[in-house]
Amino acid sequence: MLQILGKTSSINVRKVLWTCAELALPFEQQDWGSGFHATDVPEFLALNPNAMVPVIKDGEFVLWESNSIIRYLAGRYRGEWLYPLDPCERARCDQWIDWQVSELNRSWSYVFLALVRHSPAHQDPRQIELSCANWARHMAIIEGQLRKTGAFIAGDAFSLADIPLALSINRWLETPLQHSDLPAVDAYMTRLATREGYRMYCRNGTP
Ligand SMILES: N[C@@H](CCC(=O)N[C@@H](CS)C(=O)NCC(=O)O)C(=O)O
Repeated sequence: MLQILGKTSSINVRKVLWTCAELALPFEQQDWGSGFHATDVPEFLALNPNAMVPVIKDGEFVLWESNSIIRYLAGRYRGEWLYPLDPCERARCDQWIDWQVSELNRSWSYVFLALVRHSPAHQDPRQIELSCANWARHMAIIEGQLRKTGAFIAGDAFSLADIPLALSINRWLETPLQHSDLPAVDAYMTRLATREGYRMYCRNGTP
């Protein structure tokens, strides 16, 4: 059976858990990561030298990096409906998945560590303000895209890209900052609420 190494509180682990829910894929989960089993031990570093979760073991196959993992699972377990084979449709999903892990993640990093994790090293008011403004600018890009599609992030149909994007939006909603009014984002989250994976692993009160 598929093994998922990583704590459920991690946004990156939740991408994998939600993808498994969409694919109706059974798995076993072990709670690795800060607060649980420490990842800086030889046993874990042999699987992922970055000492980060998630990691999966699918038989002999070991993989880290959450977005690579969700792409692998969709490819391996009949997830064409989730991650289309058509090159243009696939590239449109990839665009949003890659944007999430690079541009969007970078924008929130400082303010999230400051306001949610209460990191003493991230309490510079000017940096918090800059990070808030940057995060809001990225949220406005999501709002614009959802206004265009009127449905999901990469188009008319739910896709793999909605998993990291919705988890990011949930993080924004769960972070105690001033939220701009984003009606298309609100409608999107309501649209996603029919999905069990979303209810279990995304909009469940965890930032
Ligand atoms: N780019 C990596 C980032 C993974 C990451 O940042 N994981 C965090 C949890 S969200 C982690 O492992 N932190 C160390 C720890 O919890 O011990 C991915 O997408 O998988």
